[in-house]
Amino acid sequence: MRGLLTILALLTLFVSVIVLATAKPATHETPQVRYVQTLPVEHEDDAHDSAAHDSAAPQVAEAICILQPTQGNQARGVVRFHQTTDGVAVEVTIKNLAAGGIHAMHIHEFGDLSSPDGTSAGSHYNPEGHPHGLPDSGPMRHAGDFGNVTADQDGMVRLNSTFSNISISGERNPILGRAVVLHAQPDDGSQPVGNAGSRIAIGVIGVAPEQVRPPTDAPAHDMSGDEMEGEEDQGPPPAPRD
Ligand SMILES: [Cu+2]
Repeated sequence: MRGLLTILALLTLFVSVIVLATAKPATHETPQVRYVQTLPVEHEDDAHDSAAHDSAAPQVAEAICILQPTQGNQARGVVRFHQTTDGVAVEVTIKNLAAGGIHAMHIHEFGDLSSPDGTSAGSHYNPEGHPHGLPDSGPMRHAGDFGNVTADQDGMVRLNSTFSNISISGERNPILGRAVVLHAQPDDGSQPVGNAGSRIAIGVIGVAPEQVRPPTDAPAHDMSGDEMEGEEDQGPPPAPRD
């Protein structure tokens, strides 16, 4: 009897192995996971106060974007973002521009740098559906409308500004994971996107560690050359180009 059971068990195992070995895979193309953007959760329960919400979903306070030149261009830089109670403080350092050049800078909707010309970053980041505008036109503009930056005589941009209509990872127009795009031309404020020309540098806004700036005696918003430390020295900026 015991021998019979053993044979039956072995037979079952053998058949199982054969079935598994010959089973056709469900498919060779595993479906990709698709993620969708979710809207901020509205809490109807008053007992669920903002403090509890904040502790459940802490916001990222520091972010960074490394701007890399698109194909055929040279501009590169660093954009740092600091969440404040007034909005997002932005520190921009860019080099390798033509002296005196004025360039549009926007947040675009996708952190997708796959295309050589930067077009994979999509259009302006505009969750609130406003028309395009320059920063001095007020909050009824694209969340990504940073306006223009101007290069100095050395072809560098050093700019500090605060934007009250965005957050790094909060509920209002969170910018984390989007792209910063620097354009060849100035943003003239016109519809639909400011007539700013091609995209000459681009980067994704990512999470940065706290206290990323080296301690210094200088004022908090002093833009020293330290921001660009670690990058190779490429000598004087290139001649102006079209
Ligand atoms: Cu743009």
